Amino acid sequence: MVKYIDHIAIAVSDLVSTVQVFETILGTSIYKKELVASEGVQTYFLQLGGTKIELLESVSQDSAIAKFIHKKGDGMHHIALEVDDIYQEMDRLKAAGIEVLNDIPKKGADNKLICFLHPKTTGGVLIELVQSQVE
Ligand code: CMX
Repeated sequence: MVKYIDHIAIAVSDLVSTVQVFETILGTSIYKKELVASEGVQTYFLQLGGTKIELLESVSQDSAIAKFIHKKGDGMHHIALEVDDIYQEMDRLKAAGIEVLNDIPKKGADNKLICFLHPKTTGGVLIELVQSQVE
């Protein structure tokens, strides 16, 4: 079951100015930075009620974020949906014809299990399934 929107992620190239812009818009400061080496990104999180805004900066030339910015420029990159059972949701969505980009969930930021869905099969929007794990 999909429970709620966990975060909205934005790809940024000029992190310093974009962080300032989002801190101004939301009236709050970033509360966490986390390097996700496996994805080649540095993440910056702002909290907005029960949802987060994740700013993504590439730290490797061949990361998905570097490729995205090169092709489309800065902007909205993906929406992350918190699910109760990521394995079950991956099976359900595969059966519904949606392309699941990992065979098994990966470990992502925030100690979550994650799996991306191909935007070509989701109305042009990259979607990330996330499942919180008990610390
Ligand atoms: N949102 C919407 N469409 C996107 C997209 C995005 N974020 N990224 C790529 N696309 C589109 C491209 O525009 C392209 O469309 P066209 O064929 O119409 O031009 C199509 O998807 C294929 O894109 P591509 O540039 O050829 O790139 P790839 O196929 O190499 O990769 C994708 C696309 C989504 C499969 C790849 O980026 C991926 O596996 N993403 C999941 C991992 C990820 O994004 N990690 C970064 C975030 C990590 C984190 O949050 O921690």
